[in-house]
Amino acid sequence: MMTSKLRQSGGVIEHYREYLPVRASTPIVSLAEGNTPLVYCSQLSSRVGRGCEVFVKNEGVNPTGSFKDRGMTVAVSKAMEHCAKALICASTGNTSASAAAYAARAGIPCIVVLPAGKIASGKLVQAFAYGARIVAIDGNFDDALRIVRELGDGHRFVIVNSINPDRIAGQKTAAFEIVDVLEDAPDFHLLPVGNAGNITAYWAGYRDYKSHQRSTRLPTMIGFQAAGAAPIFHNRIVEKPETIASAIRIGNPASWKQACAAVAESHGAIDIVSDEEILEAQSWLAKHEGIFVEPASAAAVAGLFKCCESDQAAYSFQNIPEASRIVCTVTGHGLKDPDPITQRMKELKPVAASVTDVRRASGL
Ligand code: AN7
Repeated sequence: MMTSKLRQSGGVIEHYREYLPVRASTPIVSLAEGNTPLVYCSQLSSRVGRGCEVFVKNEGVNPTGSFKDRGMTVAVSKAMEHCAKALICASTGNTSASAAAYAARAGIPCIVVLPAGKIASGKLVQAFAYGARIVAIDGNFDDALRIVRELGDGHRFVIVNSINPDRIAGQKTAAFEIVDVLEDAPDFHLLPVGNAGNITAYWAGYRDYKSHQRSTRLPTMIGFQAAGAAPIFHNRIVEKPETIASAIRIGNPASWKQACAAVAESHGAIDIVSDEEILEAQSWLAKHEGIFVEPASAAAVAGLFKCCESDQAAYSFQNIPEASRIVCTVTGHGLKDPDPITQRMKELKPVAASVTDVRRASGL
């Protein structure tokens, strides 16, 4: 067919094959993920001051609207190489959306185990749309992951949570892209932390690239947990994690040790941000930079503000070198979790369909 000869845009495996655990015979399952924008943010930069340059790595523009797609292309391709018959995952929402999409692409079933009533509506819609087998449990994410681990993986089905090392390998590509664009690693990298797979992956990616002389230095890693779901910050399991940022409502992260290692080796920190700070940052980023992210993603931006403006910050920017380069990863698209904002839409009252009324209502 004509279309098969057209050049397709490649995904992260095509771009970074030499750094990933794939072979010539691995069947590639891709949705052309990755290559996401690293957006220079002038308003954020001036709020930080000191001549710093702040960039947002906008992972919400991936095929299913989150960073999970980078890891999923590798995990699902490897699962197909091993002739898996199905995929399974626990999720706070984004992993299930991504796993369901890549399973559909691969032509195999996907089972998702979710905490009932705690998944943002857009993410649940995605899991249904992509045809996943959805099991909602009376429990939280940590319970769901425990059950998935106990079910175990093998040839019949493969676990595609970030405990699967192929997921981490794929997610490293975000660090590669940042270095490729900036032509070196940034000075600071800020991101939200839930199950702690992503901070683990970024740190591994930055280290890989440096050891291949693709960069001259490593960034300081600063991760942010929601105040009500902050096991790493408090150094203890949180039995009943609570936060509006449902994606990071996790009390016992799988990559806890690796996150601590990333922070220790990079001389960074894990800090907390409140739900109020998260929602404030979400709204600020949308209104000042035109980037609408889900609440969990806004934790990175709320964290940036805390580093710059609060004397309570675990990592204070008071003494950072002038003109530092700072990257914040925003992990998921705002449309996935419209509920906090749709509340405000109820205030919208129609006016008569006339020029006079529209002029008056719009304040022109
Ligand atoms: C938007 O989907 O854990 O620290 O099951 O969806 O690597 O877990 C999602 C996590 C940040 C935290 N931002 O990343 C899941 C899930 C968003 C997320 C995180 C998640 P990790």
